[in-house]
Amino acid sequence: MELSKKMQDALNEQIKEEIASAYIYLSMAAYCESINLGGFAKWMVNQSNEEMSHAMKFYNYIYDRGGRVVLEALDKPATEFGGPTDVFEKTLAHEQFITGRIHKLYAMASEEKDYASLGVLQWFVDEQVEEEKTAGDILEMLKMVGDKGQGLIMLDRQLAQRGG
Ligand code: OFO
Repeated sequence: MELSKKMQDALNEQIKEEIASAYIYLSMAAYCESINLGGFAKWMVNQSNEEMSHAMKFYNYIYDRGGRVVLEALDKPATEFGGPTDVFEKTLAHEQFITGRIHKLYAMASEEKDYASLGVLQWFVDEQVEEEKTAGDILEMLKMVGDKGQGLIMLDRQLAQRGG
């Protein structure tokens, strides 16, 4: 079954959102580096790389279905933040935004009875549960330790452990 034009356009839009996510998280990494939180920065670089892998999952899927990938322009990401708690509040809010988009795509695939797209999108539905949980857990820890002091240094060390 051929990928519908409507579905193809929506998936291309999602490629843009995933690359925009990578760009946002790389900007957050750069900010964390600038305030000497190397562990937070490393976590964000890995997050950024993961977002690029999400973009490539959609990219490859569009071609697997005989479609055409079209890339869109990206907005300039924020470069300054109010500290690590602010960074993770924005990370969680961004992931919630992405979850909403994935659910809309899922609903669209369901309406079109596009079962192949539903399969790919189910992976993203599950992934978003993880993404929100991870960002939410780190935000909770930040709320406990605050934006400075020994607790923050320990959290920075812990986040440096994330594999890429
Ligand atoms: Fe953060 O999961 Fe993709 O966008």
